Amino acid sequence: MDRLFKRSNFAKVNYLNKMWDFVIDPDDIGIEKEWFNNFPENTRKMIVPSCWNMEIDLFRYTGTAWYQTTFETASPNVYINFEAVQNEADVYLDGKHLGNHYGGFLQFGYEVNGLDSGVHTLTVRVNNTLNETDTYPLPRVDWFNYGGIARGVYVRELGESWINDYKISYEFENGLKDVSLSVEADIKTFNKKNENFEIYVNDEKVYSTPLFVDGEGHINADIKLSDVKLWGIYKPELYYIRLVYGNEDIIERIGFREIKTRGKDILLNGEKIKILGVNRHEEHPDWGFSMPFNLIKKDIDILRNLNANAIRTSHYPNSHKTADYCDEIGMLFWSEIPAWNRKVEAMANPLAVERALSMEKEMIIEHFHHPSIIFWGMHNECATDTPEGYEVTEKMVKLAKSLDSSRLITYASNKVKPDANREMCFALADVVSVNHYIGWYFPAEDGDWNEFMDSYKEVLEDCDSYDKPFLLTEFGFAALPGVNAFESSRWTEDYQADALEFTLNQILNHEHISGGYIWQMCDARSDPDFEISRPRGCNNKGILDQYRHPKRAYRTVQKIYGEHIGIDLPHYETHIYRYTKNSKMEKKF
Ligand code: ADA
Repeated sequence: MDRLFKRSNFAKVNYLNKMWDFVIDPDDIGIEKEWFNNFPENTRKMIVPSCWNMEIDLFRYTGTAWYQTTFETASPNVYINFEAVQNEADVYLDGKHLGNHYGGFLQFGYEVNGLDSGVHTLTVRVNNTLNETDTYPLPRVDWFNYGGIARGVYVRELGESWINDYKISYEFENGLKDVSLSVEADIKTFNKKNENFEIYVNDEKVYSTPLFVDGEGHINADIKLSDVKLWGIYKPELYYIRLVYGNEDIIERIGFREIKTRGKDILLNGEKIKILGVNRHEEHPDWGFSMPFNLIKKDIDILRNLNANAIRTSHYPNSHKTADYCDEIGMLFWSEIPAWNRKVEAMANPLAVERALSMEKEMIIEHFHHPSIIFWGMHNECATDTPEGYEVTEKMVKLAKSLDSSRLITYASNKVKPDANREMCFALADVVSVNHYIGWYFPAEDGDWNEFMDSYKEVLEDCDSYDKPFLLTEFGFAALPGVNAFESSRWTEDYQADALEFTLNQILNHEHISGGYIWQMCDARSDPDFEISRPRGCNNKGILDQYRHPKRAYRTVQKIYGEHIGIDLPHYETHIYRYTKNSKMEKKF
């Protein structure tokens, strides 16, 4: 419910974003000792949402921790919602186990009925332990697996009825002029009810039907809208759809846009687009995964100022507000689950497959209505050079298509060699996406990206994918902030800026490449096991440092993306001031 737009005119929501009681459980004894009934006394306090690693003494804590708080309700029926818990949660209400949820970065919740009015105790066991086969992510990923209740928690008091599920989809008619809107909703009532089910589009009532519900009801409404305004890059036309049943309502926000492929091109609303993208970890050294929205907004504004038009949420679903803001400004978005660098064993393990499918399903359902999301990413650099990898990817693609036929399905492969570890799964994807680090992990010589594309043709042809759009989903160069040199050598800001200039000029002008995503926006904390190759404990390939100060490459990319974006973006003016005698700052340029 905590979004960038109002979600309901009636809902009574109690946000539990406050200090909770908190205790770590390094020996994992809490279940046996029934801490959900007898929470240890004299524990410390922990702010929710946050990541516990932000506490100075828990910087590297991995394992189990327990949280507890209370809330008051006047209603016997409530819905308790968690926006994200890293990585596994067991939720207890008044000592009773409500359920277990696996998978960070995803929203989940529980409906509870028959509560006495008054105060109730909510306890959560959180665990962020990783293993080599079935956890998401695996140990030793190139980011930091912060633990905790990382996003907000709320309790919604339910009235006599509630719309507990809905899906709003649409199809274009008459070219891209009109739409046929389809609204499906499940309604639950706690007594028999006979009310009108109504649909409003931007406050105008467009549908109304009497609906008798005794327990559970379902609605399937088709509405025609003509002359719709299209959502596009930096042209964010949004529509508010409000569903009402009696004293219950929910507001969703959508945008009408068509994303498809034609041969080697990606078309948005029928027009060929070039992805001027950046990979972004939703992470900050002072906040972990729990960045407040003002910082998230600033990140996205920084990317708009860069003249970028696309963000890849490498490597996990971002918060709703991030996607809300992208919807609002017209930034393209790619969302994926944290399936990172999984070898065959960790890809094909039955529990790993089950978890991948459930996380993917939850991501698609949760983020379905964001117009900014145009790509669903299945996984990143996994064993797609094996028959087992093919089988899992096929299952994932089938699931994605069954849930959403309105977006492009893809995944990021690093199988860049035409001989060894040859890629096998591109045929399953709508768009071929490749991570390749020429000039960093692979030697750079003049013409390399063109040569790579030539040498890769055979792999693409063998996967029946030569005639599909091709994206470079990662390329980049590390630079330590402030390190410059006469010789443009690795780890200097000069090398990064020069190498990105060379790369972008080649790939953005290559007729077969539909664009790419620079690795990465900001330096980001990496796994401690990687420190030998990750100075300062960070992946340093950011074009900004971890506190969002630009490196030299920022302005290089800004200039190149500016030449390609084809829109005159309103830039934030950056003035240069000089200090004057009378101590006033005076604009110099
Ligand atoms: C991979 C991976 C990224 C990052 C990058 C790098 O492509 O997908 O998360 O680790 O390599 O910097 O090496």
